[in-house]
Amino acid sequence: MHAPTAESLAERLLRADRAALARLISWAENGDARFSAALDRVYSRVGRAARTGFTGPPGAGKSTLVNEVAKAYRGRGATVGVLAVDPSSPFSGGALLGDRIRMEERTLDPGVFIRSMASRESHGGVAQATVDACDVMDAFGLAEILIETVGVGQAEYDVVAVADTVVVVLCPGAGDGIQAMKAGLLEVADVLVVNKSDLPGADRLARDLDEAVHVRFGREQAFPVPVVSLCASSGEGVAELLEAVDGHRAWLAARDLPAARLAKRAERVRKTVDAEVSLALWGRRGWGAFVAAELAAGLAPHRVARELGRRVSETLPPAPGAPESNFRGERA
Ligand SMILES: Nc1nc2c(ncn2[C@@H]2O[C@H](COP(=O)(O)OP(=O)(O)O)[C@@H](O)[C@H]2O)c(=O)[nH]1
Ligand SMILES: [Mg+2]
Repeated sequence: MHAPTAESLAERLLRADRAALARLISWAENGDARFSAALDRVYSRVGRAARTGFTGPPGAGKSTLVNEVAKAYRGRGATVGVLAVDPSSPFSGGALLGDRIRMEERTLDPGVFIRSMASRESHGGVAQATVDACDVMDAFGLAEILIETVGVGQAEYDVVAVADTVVVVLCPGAGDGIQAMKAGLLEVADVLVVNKSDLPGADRLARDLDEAVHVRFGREQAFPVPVVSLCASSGEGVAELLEAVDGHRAWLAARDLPAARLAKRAERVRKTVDAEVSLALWGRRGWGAFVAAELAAGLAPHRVARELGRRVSETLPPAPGAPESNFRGERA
């Protein structure tokens, strides 16, 4: 078989070829050099899908819930793409196999596309690979994109931040809401879910969270984060979650969704450039070895840093249209 070109895959994607979609997501996952050329060709079709992220501690019931939410959106007649991202796994799929099997009942439905994605510390990182994968699912024509991330940490926050709406899933037991607050989970939530409402402690957790978000958001011009109690294993309360997500979408739409998305995209460009510049500087351009040598010769770290910072900054060209100034921002 010939290696597919960016052009041929892009064209097949627009003809709704699922194998092409799977291949493009692999390219995104692996940081394949052909990816951006393929995305360029379909980019005018990106931007129609709604993207919802699900995060929370392991075992909270995210996979069970995503499965139910996928079902509910199918019930509304929407096509659904599910992306399960494990930022910690170097292996494609492996760690998420259990989740994938549980999702199996959905995979027989042509209106659903499910994909597990590991993401090694590739070019631009996990969040970049996730946005790329979402973009191709979007261009493919899937209406609802659900992103599940495994684990709790900065990488996971970066991943769910690519979604328009972030759902944080918690459940009673194991440290509860206090843990969530410590972990900064409330900060990223647009909607809070207390799952396992069938278990003792769920009501209490919901009340605590309700209070916590009121304290936090009472004073800000922010979206009033709803707390939704549900039981993912029976599906009870999932309809209410969809309503809460709809509410957040309406709130976004009444503000400036395009601007919000644009800001996220700008951030993404910056992160990619940061990563590229950093690689070039410390690796290919040899400054890593230079710094090591200077430090070994007994120079203080702050002196080495200042000197290197100055030399690098001085070589930075101003952006087209930016005022002429030196690297410190002082006008020439
Ligand atoms: N009692 C109860 N158990 C649930 C509920 N939802 C999920 N679970 C169970 O919780 C465990 C973890 O669920 P899973 O979806 O894999 O969690 P994830 O790690 O967050 O993706 C599984 O054994 C589920 O069957 C629920 O609403 N009630
Ligand atoms: Mg899971």
